[in-house]
Amino acid sequence: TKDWNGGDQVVIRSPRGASVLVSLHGGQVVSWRNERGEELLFTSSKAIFKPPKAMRGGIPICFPQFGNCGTLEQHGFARNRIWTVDDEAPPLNHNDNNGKASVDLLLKPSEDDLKCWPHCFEFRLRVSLSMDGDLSLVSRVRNVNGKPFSFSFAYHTYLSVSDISEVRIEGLETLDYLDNLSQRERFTEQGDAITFESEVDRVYVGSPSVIAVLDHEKKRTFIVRKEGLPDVVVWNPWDKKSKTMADFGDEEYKQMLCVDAAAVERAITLKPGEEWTGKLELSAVASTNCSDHLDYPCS
Ligand code: TA6
Repeated sequence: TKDWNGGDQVVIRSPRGASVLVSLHGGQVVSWRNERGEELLFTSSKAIFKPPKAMRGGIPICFPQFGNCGTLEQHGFARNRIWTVDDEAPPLNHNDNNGKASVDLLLKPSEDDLKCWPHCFEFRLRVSLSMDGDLSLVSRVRNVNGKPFSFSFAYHTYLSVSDISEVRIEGLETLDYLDNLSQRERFTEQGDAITFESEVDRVYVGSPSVIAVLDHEKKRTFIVRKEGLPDVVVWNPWDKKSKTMADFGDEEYKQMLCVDAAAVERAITLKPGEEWTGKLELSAVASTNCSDHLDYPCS
């Protein structure tokens, strides 16, 4: 069920009590709770909940530009716009949603947007919660018969973790990455799982469709599945950078990790009438049985 109070947030609930809260400001998922009511996404205690700032946490949508090496504001304007509930969305027929509760949001460029990014697009976002409480986001960007345009994209996903020094990522071993801490210089990841003991800000390129984020202390594993998104951004600001962020507590880097399904290394280009789809599915499983969910054995 979803109850949209006509205000600026939509709640989606699963029959077993899992829930998702989506803000029309930015089309941003701001909360994802499992059926025990545990919050699975990080939100800063110092988050600023008012335009034009994107709330620090949840899953901000970075579009049409990831990062700040372009002409637009950092991470583009989509996360700082008011989206609308899309009543014309195609009906959720049962088989392509297998009992999922969903909400469809829509973003079109304003006159001001067209001044800074002169491309006619329609961005439809479907946020769904499965019977098992898995969260899925499907973005469809269409070029509405303008001229061809290119964009970069990320689901800027703030996962809640118990202690960053007890977290590791599996699935990115041996990949190349662009290091945002050294002018996006290209490196190759070593052969073992990624662990954290300092600031990390990397774009892993050409990554597999399934990544596991293991929170040792909480005995919880996040499974990140993605389609149409070849890269994964991994970010933790650590202590020094945290102190420079007004909407982020000095110690909060210990309880969060950004693992963003993204298209960054190679921009996506749409010809008039073409549509791109980028899918993200997040599951949070007890680590004891994560092997049932992974396409490869848990380490
Ligand atoms: O995750 C990559 C990154 O570009 C970091 O460099 C950091 O800036 C982060 O995004 C947060 O960006 P924001 O604009 O949300 O403060």
